[in-house]
Amino acid sequence: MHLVVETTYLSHYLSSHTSVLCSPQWDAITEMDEHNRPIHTFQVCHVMEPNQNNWLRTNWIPRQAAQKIYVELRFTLRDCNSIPWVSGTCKETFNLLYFETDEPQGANAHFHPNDYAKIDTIAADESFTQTDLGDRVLRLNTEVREVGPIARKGFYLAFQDVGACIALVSVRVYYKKCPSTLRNLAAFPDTVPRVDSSSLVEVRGACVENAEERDTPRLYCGADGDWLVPLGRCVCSIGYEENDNLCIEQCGRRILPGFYKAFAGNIKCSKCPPHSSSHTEGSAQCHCEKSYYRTSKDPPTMSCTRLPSSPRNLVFNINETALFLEWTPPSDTGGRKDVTYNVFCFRCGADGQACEPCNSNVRFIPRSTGLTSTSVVVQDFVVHANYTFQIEALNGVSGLGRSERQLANITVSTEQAGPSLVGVVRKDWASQTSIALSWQETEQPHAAILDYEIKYYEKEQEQLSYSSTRTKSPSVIVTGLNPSTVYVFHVRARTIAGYSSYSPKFEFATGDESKLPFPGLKTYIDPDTYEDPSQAVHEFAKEIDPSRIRIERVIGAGEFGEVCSGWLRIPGKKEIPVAIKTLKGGYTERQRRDFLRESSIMGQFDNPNIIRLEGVVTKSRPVMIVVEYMENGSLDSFLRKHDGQFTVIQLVGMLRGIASGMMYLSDIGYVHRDLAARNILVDDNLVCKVSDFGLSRVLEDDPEAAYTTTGGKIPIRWTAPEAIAYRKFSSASDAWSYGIVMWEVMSYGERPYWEMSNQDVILSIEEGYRLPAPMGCPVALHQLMLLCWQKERSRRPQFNDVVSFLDKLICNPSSLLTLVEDVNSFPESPEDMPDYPLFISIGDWLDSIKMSQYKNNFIAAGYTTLDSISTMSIDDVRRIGVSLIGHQRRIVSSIQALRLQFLHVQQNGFHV
Ligand code: ACK
Repeated sequence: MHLVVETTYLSHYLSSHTSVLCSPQWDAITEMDEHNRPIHTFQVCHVMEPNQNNWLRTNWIPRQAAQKIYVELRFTLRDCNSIPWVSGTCKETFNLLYFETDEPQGANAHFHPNDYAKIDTIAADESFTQTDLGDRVLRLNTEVREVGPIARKGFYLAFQDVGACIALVSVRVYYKKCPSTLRNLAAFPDTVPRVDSSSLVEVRGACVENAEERDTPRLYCGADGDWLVPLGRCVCSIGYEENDNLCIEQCGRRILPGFYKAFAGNIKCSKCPPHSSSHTEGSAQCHCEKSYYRTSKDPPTMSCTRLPSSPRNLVFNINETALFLEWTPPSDTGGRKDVTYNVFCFRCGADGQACEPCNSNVRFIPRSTGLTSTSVVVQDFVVHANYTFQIEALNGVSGLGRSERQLANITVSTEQAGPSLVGVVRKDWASQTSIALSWQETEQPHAAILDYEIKYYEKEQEQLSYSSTRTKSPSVIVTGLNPSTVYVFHVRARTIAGYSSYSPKFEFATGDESKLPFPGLKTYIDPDTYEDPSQAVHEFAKEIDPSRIRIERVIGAGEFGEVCSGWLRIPGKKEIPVAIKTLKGGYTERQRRDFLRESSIMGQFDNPNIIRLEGVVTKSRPVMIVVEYMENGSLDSFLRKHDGQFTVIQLVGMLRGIASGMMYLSDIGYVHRDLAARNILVDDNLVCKVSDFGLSRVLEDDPEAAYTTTGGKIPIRWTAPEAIAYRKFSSASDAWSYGIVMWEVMSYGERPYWEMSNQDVILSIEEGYRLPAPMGCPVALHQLMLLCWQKERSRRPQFNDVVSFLDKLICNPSSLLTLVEDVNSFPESPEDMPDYPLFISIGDWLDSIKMSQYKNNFIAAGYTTLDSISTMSIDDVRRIGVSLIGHQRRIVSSIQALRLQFLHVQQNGFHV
């Protein structure tokens, strides 16, 4: 609300123009208020005479911007009742009138009452009254009237008295407007509302200095002079911030060095992000430190970043047609996630000098630039040539700091005819199925030999197919060979620079004299034969610097301490995953020796189906044994976890692996003594490897091992009768255990002999009872199990027989189609089953398999003789009320076993 004419101002108009009053009856009187200040008033009081018409007029009031004007009158009006003798003539109202003109009338102009339009008749709410004491009490009235729209440039106001007693104290004339204002960083000018009070005036604001428009700022001016509905806004420009509706160049009072304001917006200045700074005030951006950059796409809020360091651990692997380059990401990615790699190829002269970029024939898969993975395959390179490859790691700022680029280099010789690092290859010994070789390492001035590859084939077959194996030491026992057969061997070494060329070819034959290793030949050496067992550890296990081991998590508990998984860094190679067995603190010297004993056994083995020893830590604490990591852990729990999920061929593949590992062990004269699924480990390709070595130690450690009457601790269910009875452990007793492992595998980790007590197991075996085939087990496999469980140990198959037999099954999968369930031949009479207990009744039979609780079910369903159950299927068993799936299985397996007893006794030997 805006006042145009203050009271005093109007008083001035009124008082200075009394001369223009048409009627002299209005008197200008100055009185004093209670504070002794003068009050100018105009008074009229001709209440005694009739027909009064007294006018008081203002000076000309310019309209200015007003369309509608407001007139506020403050006056007193005397109550006619309070005046004696005036009835009839005394009035209690007066009239307010106005007259519009474009300019003031001349001083001499005549006053024409008719020019004036009436605004309203004004009456009093209050009037003079007499107090009891006779004082006159002033009751002041305030009345406001609106006039408009006014179209001319100005107007006069007039007061017409028709016979009242009035004192006009003040007249305020004003109009309303929305006052200029700042809102949302925009300035809005004074705005006069519309006369029509229901419609608003839309006003566009102008952004204040150093602000910019985001959304057109608008306000609406309402009839009462109030701003309504703010819309849109301005924001402070870059480098400015809002302070009390203005944009000021500031962080506080200004942008300090080290701070910046990157965006226009009503945000505060920020501290420079890492690796950047601002040195001037009012920065819109912080500048990157030396060697740090920002791409055009990086927001100013992001840290400055730098070029990545060079890729690490660049290695190669080469075969006849392809060269594999592999590396690990840079240790410093420069603070960015957009790391890619470029490969540069150079072909060099013989001395590794005079390199030129490779020609376009050399192909890179998937490509040579912009690689996101850390490997590339190189093809179509020239053989007998030297190449240098450079791998560059790049990130988004590499283009900004070219001079700082770092590369990893590797030199590769595709020279297959280079000097052989392997001299003469000798045969140390041969058995029917194995040949032990050793050779001399030639002096190797440039790089250490990482390992050797031995390639061999049957001479007669002349390279139709060949096999290969690897070893770290300059000796190997090649196993799984055919008896009395000549083989061709050649060996090459691998260094960090790749393979050397092959040694000359050497021919050696497998033996035919004996199945046992020849006396005096290189075989497994029992570490107990060393006077000082730690010497055996030194001899067979590599000492690892613990800084190369990175332990990740605990995966289990061994008797000596925790078993962990982790990583082992091997110089020039990628980290490999490992399992780490630790020896917990506070051990005795004997415990330390027993713990490390396993490593001096394992370190002698080199076979893909035997868990590989990477090395030991004995020179610092904790003492550790580091072995290859087997992703799927131990076989028994692995199978239980995946019950029913593998094909028979997959299961046979696992069994083949175990048999192959055992063949290797038996070939070098090592007896395991604790072969069981819990001691087999499985990798992520389902390759099974034999583990847990250490003879007596293992048996002490094995929760399955129980003390026998002869004092030893033996895992009864897995152990051959002669080993239980008089500790006759041999590869043949390992073969019995292997049969049990077969049964564990085919039943997905079922416990052999279920809940029978150890004593009952020993007795049942003694009486000729054998585990029935698990459900879904091919006949051929159960037959093999039964052969492993022959009482007479010389009749059990040897591991090379087992491997060959399983190989044949794998090559001829139809041989696995006949399941035990499908074999219906059943012994005609008990005499046909001499090695087996003779179950006289259903009750005896159910007792023997610990299923006595179902006797009534069988009898109630009419099954009273062994003959009558022979054709029962699992559905039949379920139907008679055996609802637990484990019990159904056990009963059906046993029925199948009864059928097989007959088959079994027909087998006296095993020929593959
Ligand atoms: O059944 P698991 O997972 O497999 O639990 C045991 C646990 O450590 C205690 O022996 C696991 N384990 C042992 N050696 C290895 C290995 N070389 N790789 C992976 N797991 C292993 C075993």
